[in-house]
Amino acid sequence: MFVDTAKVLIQAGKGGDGAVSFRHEIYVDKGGPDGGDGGKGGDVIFVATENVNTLLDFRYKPELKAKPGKNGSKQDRHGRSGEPLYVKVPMGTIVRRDGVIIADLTDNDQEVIIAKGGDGGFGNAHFKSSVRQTPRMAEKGEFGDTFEAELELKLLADVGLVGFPNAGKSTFLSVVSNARPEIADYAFTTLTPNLGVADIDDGSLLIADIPGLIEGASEGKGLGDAFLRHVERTAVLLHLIDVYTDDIAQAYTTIRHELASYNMALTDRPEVIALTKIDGLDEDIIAMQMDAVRAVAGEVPIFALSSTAHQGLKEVLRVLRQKVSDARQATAEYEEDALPDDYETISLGQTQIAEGWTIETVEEDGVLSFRVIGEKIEKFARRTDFDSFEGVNRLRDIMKKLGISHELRRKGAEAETMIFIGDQAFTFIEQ
Ligand SMILES: Nc1nc2c(ncn2[C@@H]2O[C@H](COP(=O)(O)OP(=O)(O)OP(=O)(O)O)[C@@H](O)[C@H]2O)c(=O)[nH]1
Ligand SMILES: [Mg+2]
Repeated sequence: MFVDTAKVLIQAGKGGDGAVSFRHEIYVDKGGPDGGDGGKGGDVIFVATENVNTLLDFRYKPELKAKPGKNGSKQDRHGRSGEPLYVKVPMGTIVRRDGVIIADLTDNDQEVIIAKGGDGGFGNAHFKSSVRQTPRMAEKGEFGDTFEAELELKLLADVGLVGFPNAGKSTFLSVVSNARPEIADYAFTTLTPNLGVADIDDGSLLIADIPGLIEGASEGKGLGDAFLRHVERTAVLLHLIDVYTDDIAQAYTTIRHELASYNMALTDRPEVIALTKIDGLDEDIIAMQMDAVRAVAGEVPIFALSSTAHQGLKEVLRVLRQKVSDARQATAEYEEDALPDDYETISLGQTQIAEGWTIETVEEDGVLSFRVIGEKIEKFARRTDFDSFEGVNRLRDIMKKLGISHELRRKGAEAETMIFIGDQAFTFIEQ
C-alpha cells in the first residue's frame, strides 16, 4: 500500500503558571509581591527536508507533543520557555486542520510553526497596584494549541518510468506528453527526472521519467539509487524493457531487485510492464518476449509498444490511468481503516469560537444558571486560578468590563447564581 497520508495529534506545550510569592525583607513582615511569570510552552514546528520521503513514520508516532513552559518562581524568576518540537517532514507535505490547509511545505529547510505553545501566566508581581499591595493571585499558563493534523504528501507524479538505461523511457515521455527530455543512444542520458503530462481519453496523467537503473544501483553503481526517492512518490510504476534484450526475464527481475533493495514498499506499488521499440519487429518474436516476461511477472499486465511508430501507446496509458485511479481509491480506504478505534478519545479537537460572547441560560429544577461562551472570556477563564479568591474576582472584573455582568444581571443572575465558563463554574458574586 502506498502510504502518502497520515493523521497525527499535535500538541504544543502548556504555558507555565505564574507564581504567588512575597519578598522576604528583614524587619518587614511582608515585602512586595515577587512571583515570576510562567514560561511560554514549546511550539510544534515542521521542517521540510529532502532526507525524508514518506509519511510512514507518522503512522507509528501519531502524537507530537512539545514541552511545557516552566512555572514562575519567587524573586521574580520567570519560568523557562518549553523547548519547541521540531518535526521533519518530506518536501511536498501539506498540513490540514479541520480540512483547511494550514501549511504547504515545499522547500528544503522550510520551517512552519504548526501549533503555538501556550502563553505563560503572569506571576503576582504583575498585579501589584496602588490599591492592591499584596496580590495573592497569579495566572495559570495557557494550554498549547492542540488539534488533529491531517498530513498529505503531494505525489510527484501519477506514473514513474523505471527501467535500464536506453530502454526508451525518455522517448516514451516525449511522445505521450508535452515534455521534451533529452534522448540519445547511450546510457544515462537522463540525469535528473523529467515530468510530462499525457492526455488520455478525457483525463490526464502526470508522468515522471527517471534516470536509468542498473544492477547494483542500490549499492551506488551507475547513477546510484538516490533518484529512486522520486519513484517512491509516484502512484504507479511503468516498467519499460527494450524488446531486444537477450535475457528479458532477467532484465525484469534485476530492476525489481534494485527497487526492493531501495525500499521494499516499492515492490507492491501497482505496476505495468511494456516492451519497447517493437517497430518493425516480427510478431512472433514480440509474443515470445512477452511470454518470457510473463513467466516471472505473474499478474502484472504486459504490453508492447513503439514510441517512434506510435504503436500501442493509448492502450498502456489507458491501463495506467485505471491503475492510478484504483491506487488512489485504495489509499483513501486504507486511511479509514488505519485509525485506532479509540482515536476519537485521544483527539483533543479545539472548537473554534466566534469573536465576542454569548450567554446561554440554563434552567434545571427551577434553578437558574448561565453559561458564558466567547473566545476571549474563555481564554481568561483558562488562565484563572480558581483556587484563589483574587483570581476569580479578577475574572469577575473582566466580565464587568466586557459587559457580561450587566447582561447576566439583566437575565436574572443573583449573587449565588452559578456561572459556567469553559470547564469552570463559580458564583456570580463572591460568596
Ligand atoms: N526504434 C526505436 N528506437 C527507440 C524507441 N524508443 C527509444 N528508442 C531509441 O533508444 C535510445 C534510448 O532512448 P532514450 O529514450 O534516451 O532511453 P532512456 O531509457 O531514457 O535512457 P537513459 O536516460 O539513459 O536511462 C535512443 O537512441 C532512442 O532513439 C522506439 O520506440 N523505437
Ligand atoms: Mg532518458
